[in-house]
Amino acid sequence: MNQQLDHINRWIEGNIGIIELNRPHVLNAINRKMISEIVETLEIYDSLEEVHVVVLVGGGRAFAAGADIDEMAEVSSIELERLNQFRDWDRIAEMKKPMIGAVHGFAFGGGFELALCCDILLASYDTEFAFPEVTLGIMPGAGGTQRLTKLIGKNRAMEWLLTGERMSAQIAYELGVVNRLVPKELIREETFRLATKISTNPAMSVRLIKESVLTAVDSTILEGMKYERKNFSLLFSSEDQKEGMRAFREKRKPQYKGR
Ligand code: CO8
Repeated sequence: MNQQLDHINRWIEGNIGIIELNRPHVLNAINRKMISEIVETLEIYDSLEEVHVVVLVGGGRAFAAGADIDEMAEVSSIELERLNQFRDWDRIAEMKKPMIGAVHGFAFGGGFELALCCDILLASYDTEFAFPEVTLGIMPGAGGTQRLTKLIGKNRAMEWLLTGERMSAQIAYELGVVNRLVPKELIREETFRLATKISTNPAMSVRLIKESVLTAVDSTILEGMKYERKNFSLLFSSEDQKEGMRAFREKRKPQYKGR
């Protein structure tokens, strides 16, 4: 699978499914068609056994400079309701496989929101993050006020969201928005290295760990612990658990099947 759609490129390398945003002439401004192509691809990757991890990158000089302002400028509230476009964004959050974002240049507005949908985020040192919506007379609508607040806390999120100011990659790293900072020329290589590492682990463990961590974000510790224990027990019915522990005891490399 190596395809160029209208606004994204998609291809598979080893066990990694890659999505590259591809509207470089507008710094990958996200329009409705692009989001639907991203979601369609994520759902294909989620259903393909050979794909273990998904990587999201931006083509050109930015990850994404926000939602497409040209598409939004004249739209009415009723039209927005009718389009129900956030349904596609909700589907991103339903993705079972881990999604790693590799951002560079700008991750603004909807581009920052897309980055926040990722489970792990790498950024090049030159990346600037921002929610400029407030300066345009709107506000984030694809999870920005919620995900940023959960990630960095109320007061800090409030400052970035109310000022619309740019956050450097270094600050984003210090606040825990970004996992790793990488030189620009190495961002894809480093991201693929990390994705490959995760992709060699048993797929069902990876899947249930992701699910359990996401549960932690939205539940009490007691509810989360119950969920974790169910998933822990569940893994003992997988072939990979038997293989992993047998291989350890036999002092050999495990052969995982994703079952
Ligand atoms: N929408 C449409 N076009 C854009 C966007 C955008 N968000 N960002 C950049 N472009 C276009 C520019 O208009 C320009 O086009 P042209 O060459 O035809 O003039 C081209 O991309 C290159 O941009 P610049 O010349 O401005 O490049 P600079 O390096 O000078 O500046 C910036 C880069 C600072 C990123 C600047 O382009 C900018 O400020 N862009 C707008 C950023 C912004 O306000 N983003 C937030 C948009 S609102 C939003 O995201 C709401 C999300 C709601 C939920 C999601 C729903 C889908």
